[in-house]
Amino acid sequence: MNPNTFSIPDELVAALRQAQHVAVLSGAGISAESGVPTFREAQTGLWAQYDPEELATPQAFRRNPRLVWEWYEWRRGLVAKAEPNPGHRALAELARRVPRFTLITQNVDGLHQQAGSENVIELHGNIMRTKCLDDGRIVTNWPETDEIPPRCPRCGGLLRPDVVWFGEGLPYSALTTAVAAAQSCDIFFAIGTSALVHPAASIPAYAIRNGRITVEINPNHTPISRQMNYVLNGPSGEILPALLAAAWNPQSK
Ligand code: BJW
Repeated sequence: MNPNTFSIPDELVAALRQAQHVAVLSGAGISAESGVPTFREAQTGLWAQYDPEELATPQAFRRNPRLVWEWYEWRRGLVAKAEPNPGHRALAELARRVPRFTLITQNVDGLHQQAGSENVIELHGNIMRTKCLDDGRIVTNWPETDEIPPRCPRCGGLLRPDVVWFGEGLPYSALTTAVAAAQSCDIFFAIGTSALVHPAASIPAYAIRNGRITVEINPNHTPISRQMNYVLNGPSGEILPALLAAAWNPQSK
């Protein structure tokens, strides 16, 4: 972890005030200050012995559906208790300040929406939704059962979380909308993502290649840090409110 040494550059503040279209790609780090562990953070308690990359796969679910379902049940419990933090709220506010705003998230926790963000593009699904493993259709209710995981009331297939696991394709329209926004926005932010998981990790490259102003907010360096125009090292729950205050309430800077 680097020391958090962020200062908000004046040119970035000026560019933000003038921007017609701002696009944001968020990752697990933006929810860290809400108490939701990041994906690659060590899992705690019972789950500390498991590698999350080994659990978030269709193969793991087919091998041991109970284990994977219970891991998601534990994480759903954490998400249900979590509240949006000042970083989520600052992005909802930013959407009201700029003419066009595109929020693309890799997160499955729904905290952007809880903070008031609209039209959030969810690249990796949502942990609170459930679908049938066999036909992929969303299932909202199922009869009470001791079976883990429960079964689809329509076809008897196993139920699974409606998230994108390793080796599965992302929703096509979410990905194409995200790429188009990165290519055409005035300012592109990558916030709280390790930029390790593709194709989401390739989205900043579309902004970079098209000469957009690019900004990373993260306490740590990532594989994209060196290519971004601005790197603000620190927690997004502090940097985003400071950035908004600098742009629209300069006396509080
Ligand atoms: C803070 C902070 C604070 C901390 N403030 N910041 C190209 C190259 C190499 C590999 C591949 C490739 N293309 C595809 C692959 C394979 C694979 C992949 O990328 N593997 C990598 C591990 C190498 N990708 C896939 O399999 C994807 N599918 C695919 O490509 O399919 C092809 C296909 C096409 C057509 C048909 C069929 C198939 C699917 C990827 C799905 C990812 N899903 C997950 C799980 C979701 C469900 C769940 O949550 O369980 O999504 S994996 C996990 O990683 C999750 C996250 O959304 C995603 C990204 O993680 P994120 O958000 O970056 O979190 P962390 O934890 O990594 O980082 C947190 C960051 O926050 C850190 O940087 C901290 O420093 C920072 N931070 N506190 C700000 N306060």
